Amino acid sequence: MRRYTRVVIIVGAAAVTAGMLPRIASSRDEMRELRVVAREMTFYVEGQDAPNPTLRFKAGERVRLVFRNADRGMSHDFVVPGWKVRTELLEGAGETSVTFRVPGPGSQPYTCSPHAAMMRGTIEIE
Ligand SMILES: [Cu+2]
Repeated sequence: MRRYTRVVIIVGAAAVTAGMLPRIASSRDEMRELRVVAREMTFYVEGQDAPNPTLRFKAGERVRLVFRNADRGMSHDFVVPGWKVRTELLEGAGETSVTFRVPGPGSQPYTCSPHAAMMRGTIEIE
């Protein structure tokens, strides 16, 4: 192989690799953060008014769910029984998080274990 050809191949390969690196890194680190609040025995998406809202995820996406209990003196958690996803039980005001990958299609209920009758909503997979 001629020297010039070899240099072109090496430079070309380096450029392709460099171009791919950010894409590989970002797809690996891509994680959606969703903030959920428990307030007055009701779930809300942080900053929104809809009580016990329907949460929409994409199949396969990674989610970091940050759960905040705004009810002093009440215990709440966030649980998706069908996915075996749960935060710790927050006994009084506080914040915790859970990270998970959204499984395949199908809607799921989410709930708060101590108040499953009142605090419940649906997760829909797009
Ligand atoms: Cu609760």
